[in-house]
Amino acid sequence: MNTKAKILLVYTGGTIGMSKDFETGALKAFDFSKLTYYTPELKQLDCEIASISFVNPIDSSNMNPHFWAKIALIIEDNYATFDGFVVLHGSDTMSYTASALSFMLKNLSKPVILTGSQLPIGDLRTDAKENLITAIQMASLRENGQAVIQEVCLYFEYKLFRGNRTTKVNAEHFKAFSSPNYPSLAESGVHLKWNSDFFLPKTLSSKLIVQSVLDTNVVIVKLFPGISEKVLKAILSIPTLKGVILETYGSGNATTEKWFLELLQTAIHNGLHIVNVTQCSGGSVQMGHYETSTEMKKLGVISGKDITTEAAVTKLMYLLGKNTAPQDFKNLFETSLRGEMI
Ligand code: ASN
Repeated sequence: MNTKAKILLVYTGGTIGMSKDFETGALKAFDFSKLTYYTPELKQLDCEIASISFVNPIDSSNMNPHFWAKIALIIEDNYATFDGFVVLHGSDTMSYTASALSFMLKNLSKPVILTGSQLPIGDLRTDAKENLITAIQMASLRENGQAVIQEVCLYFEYKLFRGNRTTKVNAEHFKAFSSPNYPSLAESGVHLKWNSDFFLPKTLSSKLIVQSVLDTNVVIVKLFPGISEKVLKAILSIPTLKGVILETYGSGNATTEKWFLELLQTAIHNGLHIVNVTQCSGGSVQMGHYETSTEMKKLGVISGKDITTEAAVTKLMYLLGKNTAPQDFKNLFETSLRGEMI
């Protein structure tokens, strides 16, 4: 009996599979078959690898919920056949995709690991090979017949993170991602070190539930000293708008000017969901800790706690996409669904 783990590589695009355009010199996605050509080492791995590629691979700056649904459906269609999934993705929006997939794939009991690179796989100094090879190794690990990792993760530069806790922090360094409010799940050095205390609890139900519908009637508003009433009013008056991620200062603080609080009050009264997320790269929203957040708490602004903006905006799309009842929305948003918040 063949006991090798079966891994499906899902190639969406990104720098990992790019080469320079001969005429313009700009990096653009190449045909997936070249990826395996550049990585003959894959044959040495102790697992069976199959691959599936977007017909037209994309730079992840072109990522959108339509593509997220496509990735989720590829995983659903191949869920019974494979033991793990490695999604090759551009780094620019990888944290958004990892967050979105974590919500879209409920009851996940197999690993879905996103990875990519800062330099193309064909580049002499590439970071792609280590990222790809270790991501596949991690995805293929099993213990007592069960996958070691049973959640959506992101592997980059020697660290495995919970995907919905990550954010891209550097466009230059190989260490492009950080997980400011949650420890890494594993580290790759001479040995693979697992921080299994921080894994999501194993799912009891084996039935994967995929929600491919997301609602994009949302916006992210980053506050800054000087933001005008006119601008905020115009945004909150968009007729189809259903949810707002409000990036506030520090532990969830904002101006206490009357116009600002009145705009929030009217918006909430009109059924808009407003989520308070901090602009800080680490730490948590704590409404009521300062006077500058007390009113927002009273108005019914939702606390994003220590969620990243990437996870907040995709959670908003997910909860709106599943037609969450307005009376349940705040409570559900403030509850950790996939380990994305405390
Ligand atoms: N622009 C690229 C992308 O996100 C960046 C990368 O992959 N490093 O697709």
